[in-house]
Amino acid sequence: MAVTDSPSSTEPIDPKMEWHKTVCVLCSNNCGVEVRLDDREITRIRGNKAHVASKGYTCEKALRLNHYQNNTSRLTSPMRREADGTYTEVDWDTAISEVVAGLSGVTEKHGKRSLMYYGGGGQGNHLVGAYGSATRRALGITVRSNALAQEKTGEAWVDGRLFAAHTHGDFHHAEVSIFVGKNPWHSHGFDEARRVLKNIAADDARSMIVIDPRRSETADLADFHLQVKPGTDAFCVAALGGILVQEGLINQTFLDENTVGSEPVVAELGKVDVADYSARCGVEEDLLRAAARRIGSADSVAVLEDLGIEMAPNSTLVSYLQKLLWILVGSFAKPGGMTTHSSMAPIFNYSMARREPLTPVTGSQIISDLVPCNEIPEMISSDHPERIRAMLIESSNPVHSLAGGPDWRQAMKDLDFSVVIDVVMTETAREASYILPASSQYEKVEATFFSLAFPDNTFTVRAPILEPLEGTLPEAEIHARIVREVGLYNDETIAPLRAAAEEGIEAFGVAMMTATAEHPELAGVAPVILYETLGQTLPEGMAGAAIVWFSAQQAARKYPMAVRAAGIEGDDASLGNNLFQKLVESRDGVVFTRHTYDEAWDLLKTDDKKIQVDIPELVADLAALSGLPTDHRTEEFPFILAAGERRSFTANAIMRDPSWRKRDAEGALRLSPADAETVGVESGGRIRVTTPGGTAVAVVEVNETMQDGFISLPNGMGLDYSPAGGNPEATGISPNELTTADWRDEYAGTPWHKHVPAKLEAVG
Ligand SMILES: Nc1nc2c(c(=O)[nH]1)N[C@H]1C(S)=C(S)[C@@H](COP(=O)(O)OP(=O)(O)OC[C@H]3O[C@@H](n4cnc5c(=O)[nH]c(N)nc54)[C@H](O)[C@@H]3O)O[C@H]1N2
Ligand SMILES: Nc1nc2c(c(=O)[nH]1)N[C@H]1C(S)=C(S)[C@@H](COP(=O)(O)OP(=O)(O)OC[C@H]3O[C@@H](n4cnc5c(=O)[nH]c(N)nc54)[C@H](O)[C@@H]3O)O[C@H]1N2
Ligand code: SF4
Ligand SMILES: [Mo]
Repeated sequence: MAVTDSPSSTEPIDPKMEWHKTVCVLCSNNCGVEVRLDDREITRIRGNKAHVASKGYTCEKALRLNHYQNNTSRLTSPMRREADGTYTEVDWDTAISEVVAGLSGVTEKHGKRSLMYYGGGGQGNHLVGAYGSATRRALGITVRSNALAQEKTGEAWVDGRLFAAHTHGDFHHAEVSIFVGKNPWHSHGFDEARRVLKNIAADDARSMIVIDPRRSETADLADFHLQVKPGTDAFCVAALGGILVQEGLINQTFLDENTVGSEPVVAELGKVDVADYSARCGVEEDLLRAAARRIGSADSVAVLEDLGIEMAPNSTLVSYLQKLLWILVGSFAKPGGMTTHSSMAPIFNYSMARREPLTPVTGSQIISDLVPCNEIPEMISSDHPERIRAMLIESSNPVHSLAGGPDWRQAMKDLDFSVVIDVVMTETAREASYILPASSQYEKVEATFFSLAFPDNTFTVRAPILEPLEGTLPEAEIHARIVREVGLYNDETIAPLRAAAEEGIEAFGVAMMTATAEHPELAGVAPVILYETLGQTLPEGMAGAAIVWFSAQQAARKYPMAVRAAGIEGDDASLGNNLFQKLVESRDGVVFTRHTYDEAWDLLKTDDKKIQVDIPELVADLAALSGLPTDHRTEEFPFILAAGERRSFTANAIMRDPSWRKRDAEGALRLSPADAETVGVESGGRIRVTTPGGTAVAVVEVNETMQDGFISLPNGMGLDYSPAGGNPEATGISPNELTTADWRDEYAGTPWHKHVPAKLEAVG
């Protein structure tokens, strides 16, 4: 059944030798790959040279994907938790009816706000969340969150105020690339990252600036490594902005023509005491000035921030300051610079509101409809009348991935009812009332909405390469069954739509419009209706792609010229239909929009299509910066721990089988040679690390890239697993057994995981 590109020859080919096109799901890049299969085993993997975005590129991690597809943690039956804590296998019909009864029971008693949805997709799977939105609407769920609300919501708040849109850089062409708390060598974040970094390093006309306390693999290739003291980025980036203003390196024409509100910002940066801030962040003033002058002299500048600042002190302020760097020099809407971009479905809902709506119980800002997820345990384990009492968790493992593991386990126990939809038994599933087993990302249609490229933007629909594992269902089917059980539609309701779909896609589009206008309750659950109607007419195995029809129609409506410029023909609905058909047919990804640089301005969502430079709250923070501490260490905790570093063999919590790692099996604690000597440890030895949140013993790696006083542990470790399928055991340290939720950003509630005070003791 697998929909793959079949060879043109009529010779029967050995199925084991056939290449099947899909993507790697281990990071947001989703590089196109080709795989060979032996029955259900993925035996060979190579980059797909024909893929429109990755062009054959992969990193070492893709080659180990079989560990995701085939492992002993896979779930194969719905399960119900009994009073004694054990699980009983139940059939799908029973599971769906009991899950719906359980979730609606809670909302009937305590109101809709007592039920929360968490997750909806990871690095490789966003259609999950799209189908999950039907269940959310069917059950009236309004409180929701996902992992973005512990990393990117601070940046999203800033983007909302500046652009009401997302911006991304063109690192393939930028004259100056700046990475702030970001190590693309390992974490990627743009296509062909290692090739691009090496090209920049080899080109005398281009420069790279890396701001990182560690001499990361990326910093090693940089022209300017601004090796800040951990958590002092606000001082470093403010100093860079201060130098641009004070040395007259800003592009006043750009500011006058394309922005409003730059005056108070420029005035405040004019006051920055560069020498003082250089001392506070630990970077030589001469180096800061040289880097700022390089930015000021460049034709194009692109900046990328990530967790090194998003999970550290002053994170929202640093997001703002780094964006000011490229705004001040006018590096927008040109090759090598920053741009807005099209999207098949936006990842954030940007708001220009000064104050966002507030969460139940904790009263914090809800940015982009996502409650700050590190507050969820507080919202559950509370006696507040509006507390969260039930959760539906899908494609996420918050007990492992969010701050304060012990608080999360308690919170799961404090819920009246909980459901987890996952492909494997996880730390979160183990605490749930019901577990629903999903088919893996290689057993169903999937796609992500991570594509951020400009002027050409791409989208990849993946076909299944394997049949669903017995006992599992794709999420599209799970959500369709839930919505049917809620009673929002039945075969009779959707019969006319099915008939129209049989007639053809044009007829279907018209019928869908009429149906949702006549039955508004169907509009909310449109994803599963599409799956059940249009989906059933798609090639075998592709029903789950039906929801992409909606995105294709939206894209055609929002960017008709750019979609046509990308080679798709048609007008209005037919343009969307043709785009959809191309997406469903192509296994190499599709360029769905081709913009001109001028059009980047049209993609800004501000009313006047200008950048709104002044964010008064953050300008006030900048003004008050000199009063803030630069060092959060104490006598008791003399180290700063980065809890969750990306390394060669880390992939969030996607890979449970520890044997997928070729090196660093346990995930070593890295520390500098000087610190190793002080503590009295050597590589391969054991060390106890203690933080305000917990304590654990790690294997040691003395590492000369570490700054003294700064230590790190990898992310994604500490997942329990049993190679034989018996009692599982954890390998390495689960970083969130050492973190707490109260150490967080004041705007977005994002946790300071890269800045955890810690102490170290050698273990005998
Ligand atoms: N291999 C691999 N790749 C991944 C992932 C994975 O698990 N493994 N996960 C994906 C996901 S979900 C994400 S969000 C991204 C994250 O990608 P990154 O943010 O790039 O990854 P990290 O290693 O967490 O942090 C980046 C850098 O921040 C530095 N840092 C620590 N403290 C500070 C500080 O105070 N200031 C500054 N300036 N830097 C600091 C660290 O030394 C590190 O080099 O990676 C994605 N890609
Ligand atoms: N201390 C610390 N904690 C961190 C970080 C850190 O740096 N330090 N990084 C944070 C970041 S940036 C992120 S993004 C989060 C990520 O953490 P999570 O949001 O928990 O996401 P993942 O680890 O990607 O795991 C997602 C789950 O999806 C499941 N899954 C895989 N495929 C499918 C599928 O097809 N269907 C379904 N239903 N499930 C599937 C996997 O089995 C896994 O359990 O972790 C965060 N946690
Ligand atoms: S982990 Fe490597 S191969 Fe996989 S998507 Fe990311 S960059 Fe590509
Ligand atoms: Mo992330």
